[in-house]
Amino acid sequence: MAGKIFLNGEFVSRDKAVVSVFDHGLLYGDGVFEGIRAYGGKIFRLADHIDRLYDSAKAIRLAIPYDRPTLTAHVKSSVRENGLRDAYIRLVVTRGVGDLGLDPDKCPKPTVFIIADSITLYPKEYYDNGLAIVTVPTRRNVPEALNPRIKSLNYLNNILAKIEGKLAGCVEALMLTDSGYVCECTGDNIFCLRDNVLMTPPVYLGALKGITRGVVMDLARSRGLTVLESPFTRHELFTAEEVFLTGTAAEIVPVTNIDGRFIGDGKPGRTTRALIEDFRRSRQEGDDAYAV
Ligand code: PXG
Repeated sequence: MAGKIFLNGEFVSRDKAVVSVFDHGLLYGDGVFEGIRAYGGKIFRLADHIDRLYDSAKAIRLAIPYDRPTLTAHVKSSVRENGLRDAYIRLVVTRGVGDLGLDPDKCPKPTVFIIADSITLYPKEYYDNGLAIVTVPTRRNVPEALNPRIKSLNYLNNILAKIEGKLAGCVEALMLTDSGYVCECTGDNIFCLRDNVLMTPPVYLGALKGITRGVVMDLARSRGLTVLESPFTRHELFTAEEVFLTGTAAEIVPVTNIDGRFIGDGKPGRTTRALIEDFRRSRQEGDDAYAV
């Protein structure tokens, strides 16, 4: 369990790690975050996560009060301080304390915290048998209203979809764009494979540019697959040979049933299983080593 939390420049104990009720991260979901993992003492794709956090912050005009090397060092220290080698890291920057109005200019000092905790892995059966997912009525945010490329603290869109998925008995839910194209799941990107072509929705449709998504696209190209970022509908999913989800928590998880249709033969596909193996090898190659 995380004992030492980085909060605004210092490490504090778990019970002292509190933010104000006037913090706009809480009052309005006004802030940005990253979910990052460490494997065997190495932080996976830390530079990519740091870049995405700064991009998210830039898009909402939030100035992170540290430069990249300093923030990177704080993330590494958070894992080290807690004596972890495998960890789930939550890095959060909020607009900070302000008054009860929306105005971000009334928040002079962003709040920064980093939680490094032990990770609860997904059950093995998800990987052995694959997930059944359903399409939910809640559509993904329209990029023109709130661009999902911003990994903001405003996750209600995904939470509503998650509730609907759970009510239907599924741990993940498929979200479509407002025009009905496949977009992504509540906390995972989606891929489908047919005839050696691997497709995933383009980020301009309103999907998060997942770090795992990027890694898997590279791994798939190394396997000789054609990788396309292209809009597609549920029909392409129903008729795919294989479907899988990617995310920091899930890594790569096979999907074997969508809206009551078995995918392929209803078992995790051969290419999905091969990519899972490739991913497990690649995650040991984290370039951000630190001494615990
Ligand atoms: N889409 C969405 C909407 C996400 O939130 C992903 C895709 C996958 O992106 P990465 O970069 O992780 O490959 C995410 C990230 C959780 C949890 O507790 C999920 C995410 C992040 C943090 C926590 O389920 N998903």
